[in-house]
Amino acid sequence: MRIGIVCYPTVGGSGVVATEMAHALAQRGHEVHLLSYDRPSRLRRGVPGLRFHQVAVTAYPLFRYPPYDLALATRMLEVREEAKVDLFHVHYAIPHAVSAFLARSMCGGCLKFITTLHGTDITVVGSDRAYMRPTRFALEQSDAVTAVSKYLADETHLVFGVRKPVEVVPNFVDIERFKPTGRKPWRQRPDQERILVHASNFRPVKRVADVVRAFAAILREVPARLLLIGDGPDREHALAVAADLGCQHKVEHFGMQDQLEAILAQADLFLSASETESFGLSMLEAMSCGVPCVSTAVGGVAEVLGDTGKLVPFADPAAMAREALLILNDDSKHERLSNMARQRAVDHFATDRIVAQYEKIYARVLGEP
Ligand code: GMT
Repeated sequence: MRIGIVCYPTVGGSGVVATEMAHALAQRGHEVHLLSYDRPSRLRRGVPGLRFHQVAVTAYPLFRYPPYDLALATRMLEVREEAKVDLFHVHYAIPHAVSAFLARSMCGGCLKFITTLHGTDITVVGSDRAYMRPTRFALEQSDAVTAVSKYLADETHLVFGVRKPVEVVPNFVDIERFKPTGRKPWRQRPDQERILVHASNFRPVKRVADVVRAFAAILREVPARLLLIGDGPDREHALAVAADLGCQHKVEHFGMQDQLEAILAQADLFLSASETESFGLSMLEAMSCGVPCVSTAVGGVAEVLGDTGKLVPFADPAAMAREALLILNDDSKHERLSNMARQRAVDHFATDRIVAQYEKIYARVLGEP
């Protein structure tokens, strides 16, 4: 098939999933065209069958907010005409699904599109009055709508009153790239230091400061170090909380990382304190490296973790520290959860298994057997 993929280029999960999908689809023999306003951070160069098309937005003094959605709709039509794209798969509804609908209307219905919902496009931004009606309309117009968890599919029906079926297709992970790589048990380390990790875009919704608070409590009980990966608006705040709690010397901030898997594979436990999380892709990547997770019990996280990790109430870093310590003080429990986490990633979320589900949806939408 010739498939157009539209996504945000930022480090957020939706862009990562869309880019990894583009790689996987190209590897499976499809011709893939990726559209975004910048090169996505995970997009590899020189992948046969995969082309990137930048969406340029014209600035004009009159425009306080340059209309990206119009530029995207035009680019989708151009790519369709040049490359004879069969269908577009848009990741994150706002404004991508609206642009797809506009592109389709401009060419008299020549194009089909599938919308994948990732989370905040429904739970935060999409529920905003300014965006709800066009988002609902574009979902109704999509040839298929998928959500990355059952939680998100249910929210979409509840919040938007969308009548259309929303199919659940979970996110996936490259189990060959994200894999355990012979991490030494902490008993064999010089001071038995436990390595904790958190990776995110440091947006307020991720509550990174709560991760730091939980870590400070853990550090009072066992030797430990916290690796913070990623970057975003709350970085300074999180590091300031570490300084206030006197644990800054044990907190390392790594910023954006290309080799995320190398750091994850060294960690013993992943902490996530999000206020909402439709899926939690970075936790899946950690699990695939054999790292169990302790997370707030929000959104679709339970669907990802299954019984391989622990869930704690939102905004309760003390509870997070308690659960983490139950694992970090018990070698055999840690080893069991670590093995289970890896196995769950392999059994349920491996790339080929999930990408094949999308291929089935593409074929159905195109009316192919
Ligand atoms: O976090 C966001 O603001 C949006 C979005 C993104 O682009 O990163 O994240 C969502 O999509 C990811 C990929 O499907 C999910 O793993 C994240 O759980 C989800 N974020 C939220 O629901 C907060």
